[in-house]
Amino acid sequence: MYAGKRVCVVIPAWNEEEPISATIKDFQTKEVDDVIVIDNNSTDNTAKVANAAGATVIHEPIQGYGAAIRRGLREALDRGYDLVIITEADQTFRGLDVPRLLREIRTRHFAVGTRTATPYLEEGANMGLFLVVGNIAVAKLLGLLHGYTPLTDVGCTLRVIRREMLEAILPELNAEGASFSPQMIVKVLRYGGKMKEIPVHYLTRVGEAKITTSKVKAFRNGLQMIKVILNL
Ligand SMILES: Nc1nc2c(ncn2[C@@H]2O[C@H](COP(=O)(O)OP(=O)(O)OP(=O)(O)O)[C@@H](O)[C@H]2O)c(=O)[nH]1
Ligand SMILES: [Mg+2]
Repeated sequence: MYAGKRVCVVIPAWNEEEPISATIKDFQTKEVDDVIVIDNNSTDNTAKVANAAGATVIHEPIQGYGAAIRRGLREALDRGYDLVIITEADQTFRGLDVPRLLREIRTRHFAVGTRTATPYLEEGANMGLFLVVGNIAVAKLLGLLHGYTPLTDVGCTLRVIRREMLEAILPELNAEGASFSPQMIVKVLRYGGKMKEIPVHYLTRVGEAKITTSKVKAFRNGLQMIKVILNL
């Protein structure tokens, strides 16, 4: 509970048996009522390990980050949560940023982290110059077009959204993969939502990367994000 509101954390996970347990425990903060893991056909012990760590585990048969995250957000609404936090399974984000994000959403609809303009970047985190410049450039495009110019990151999945805003935008969230993250920001702004971006911790990934696996893939993700931002 946070300020009388029920809080859950949604984590999409595909073959993350190595980092998932520590991630769940880190996000079981005093404000968080439940951690919901969306297991997406993992062939390892992700579901078993997540269950043992105290998470609610839901199986989503349609493969892909988009399908998994949509299922998680739908489950969060169906279970009656007021504030829904999203994070990753890979230990890159920290539960200690949860109260900081929640503080921002007290007077807003949406709060999101930034990994490019943050003093909390760990040496070894996957946020080299290429990704920093790419994220800032695409964020500026999004900010200028949709009305939140301070934005400095489009790929930070650590975020929190209010139930009413999530109910409004969820039917319109159709992006797959990495472009889901900027699409969510675009939709919040289109609905006139008040938002805030804050610096968050970003650490070295534990386990195997699934989305930002190479510069070529990161570049393709960037193009896909621009399409979503331009509504093409
Ligand atoms: N359910 C599901 N989750 C996925 C899928 N692909 C990625 N994920 C999860 O989505 C989150 C983000 O994927 P990552 O591999 O961490 O991608 P990234 O953050 O862009 O890159 P790195 O952290 O540098 O590897 C992780 O929790 C993954 O387990 C998928 O097909 N299905
Ligand atoms: Mg990751």
